[in-house]
Amino acid sequence: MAEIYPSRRVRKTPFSAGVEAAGVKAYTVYNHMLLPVCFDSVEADCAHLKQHVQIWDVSCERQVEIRGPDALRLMKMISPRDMDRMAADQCYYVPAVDHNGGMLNDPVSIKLADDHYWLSVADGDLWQYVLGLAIAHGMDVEIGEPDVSPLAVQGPKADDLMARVFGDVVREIRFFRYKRLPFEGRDLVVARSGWSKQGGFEIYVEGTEYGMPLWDALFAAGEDLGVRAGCPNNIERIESGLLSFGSDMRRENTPYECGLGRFCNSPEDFIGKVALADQARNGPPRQIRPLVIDGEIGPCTGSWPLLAGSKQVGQVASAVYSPEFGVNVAIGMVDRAHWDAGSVLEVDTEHGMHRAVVQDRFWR
Ligand code: THG
Repeated sequence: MAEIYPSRRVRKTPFSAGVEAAGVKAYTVYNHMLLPVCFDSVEADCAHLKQHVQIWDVSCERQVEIRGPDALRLMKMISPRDMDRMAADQCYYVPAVDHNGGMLNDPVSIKLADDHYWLSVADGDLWQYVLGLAIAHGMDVEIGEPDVSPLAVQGPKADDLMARVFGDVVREIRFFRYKRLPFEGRDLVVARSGWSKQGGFEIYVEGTEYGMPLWDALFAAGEDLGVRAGCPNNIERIESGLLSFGSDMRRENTPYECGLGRFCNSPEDFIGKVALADQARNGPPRQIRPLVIDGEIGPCTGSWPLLAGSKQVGQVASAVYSPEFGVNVAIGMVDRAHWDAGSVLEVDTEHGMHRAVVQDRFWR
């Protein structure tokens, strides 16, 4: 494939200079912004992530800001998750659904104050939907996409590296909680979160000014920890069962189909509640499942039909060889009649048919 030509619509990030200097090999575009996908090789990046610590430019996880007296009311419309239990220093993974219960996005929400939230969104222009709701309901809120760029620090040595830059206080941050910690005289939101299951943090960097200084400080502090530039890793995230909105699930799927039913506990009349009532009681007709695919598979760049005999019973949108587990790991959406662990299916890749077996759990 030819290279991506940058423009004002394909935005650079506050860390782009560091990412380029670190030798990024490939980008994708996510929320109209560059997202690195490979530095050394996806396999080598994965092995390093599991052993050391990496700095990820995930600026493309853009924030939709909701601020004003009606902020909580609007959050309760958008979110199937019970927002009343959210603590002042908490982050919530929240599916956002339309009036038919279809997934619009799967953001991480950050509660900054009772009247101030960020939605850290997956790929999609969720701000337009949020703004539309606010206008249509005459709400007293400001909606925007502030220039806030998350920088993730991921891997087993993330605590040690972060402690050197922000102090030992980072060790006290619990999973999906945050603290405001100073860097060069500015308070930054530092959360224990990130799109890997190797542990780590996300630093929400406001503006561009502190981007490269923070990047450089983390690299300088982590030389003996083997710190490297990295990015969300397709092998690690499939092994871990971290879903990619737009690939593994889309608007045609409900949160129950995505296995996100545990995040749909709101007592409020959120948008989509009526449409989801049946699945809340009886379960979905299809659901996300881990699969192992036999043989040599090429890259999965679209979606591969899952077959039982000649009948399509689902599809796979993420699949890759896992060096750690020695099998092709995959994420599929599988019809109820075929989703039990041990169920043997066939997957129609553009490089040939392969046996696919439903697993009872992800690999982490
Ligand atoms: N961090 C931030 N913003 C993001 C992502 C992120 N926006 C885009 C995308 N990732 C949103 N999708 C996800 C998917 C999974 C998780 C976070 C964001 C995740 N899930 C954990 C799990 O499944 O184990 C924990 C969920 C929980 O228990 O609350 O972390 O990564 N800022």
